[in-house]
Amino acid sequence: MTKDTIFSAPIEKLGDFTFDAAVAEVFPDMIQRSVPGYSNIITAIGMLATRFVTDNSNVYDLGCSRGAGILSIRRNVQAQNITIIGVDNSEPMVERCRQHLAAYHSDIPVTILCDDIRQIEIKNASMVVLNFTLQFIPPEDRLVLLRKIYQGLNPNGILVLSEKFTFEDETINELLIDLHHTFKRANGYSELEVSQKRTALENVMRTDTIETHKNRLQQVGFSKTELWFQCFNFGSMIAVK
Ligand code: GEK
Repeated sequence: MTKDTIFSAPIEKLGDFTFDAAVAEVFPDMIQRSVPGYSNIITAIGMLATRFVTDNSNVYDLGCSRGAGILSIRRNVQAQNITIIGVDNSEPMVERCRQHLAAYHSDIPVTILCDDIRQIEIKNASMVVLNFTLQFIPPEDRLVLLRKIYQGLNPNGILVLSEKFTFEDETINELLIDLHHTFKRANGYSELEVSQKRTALENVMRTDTIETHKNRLQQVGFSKTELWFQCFNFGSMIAVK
């Protein structure tokens, strides 16, 4: 696994963070060391796939990056005649995702699309995964995207929504941000790397509160939503149609 050193040296003109080839190259290391609970969530996505994916349906991983979620689904799904569709609009991610998936044998068909998740069609879905992707979608587009997902899900279908959160209470918010930074430093990131990454993400990653997510999910029609995992300011929710 290539080590993420993208923000290790001082960068004079720090631009907005993008999912370019350099990021795609180090991505597994980056996400593992940056997102508390990431591997637990990937494991749980597989467990949820075992329970929720039904025969003759589609499974979508939106913002699939290098395919960690897809692999977990593919390893655990028991249903027959399913198709997994992974979507990411970063060409370097999609390229590595296809290579990564091809390295493991499976009879389950997987289609990887290089596209914007706001543009694709979602249909006959028993499971849709948004694992740390919605936070990169402009806030004004989030409701429309979730409505499309809801409409494309079959009854009893599940959405897994993992996100970085903000918190209304300033003290709690600061504490959880600080604990996240402690987590990153414990994983070998320097003070400079933490602060440069924070600046680069400022304009690209707009986070919501858990309440905002729950309200939005209810607004599009999900009657059952719950936060099933949280570590500091990161977490994962499920919504059942
Ligand atoms: C994982 N789910 O390993 N359309 C398609 N893809 C997009 C869009 C968009 N509009 N915007 C961002 N992306 C993965 C991790 S990473 C999370 C997801 C992170 C893609 C982007 O290219 C990137 O690959 C992914 O969403 C977000 O479980 O880096 O914190």
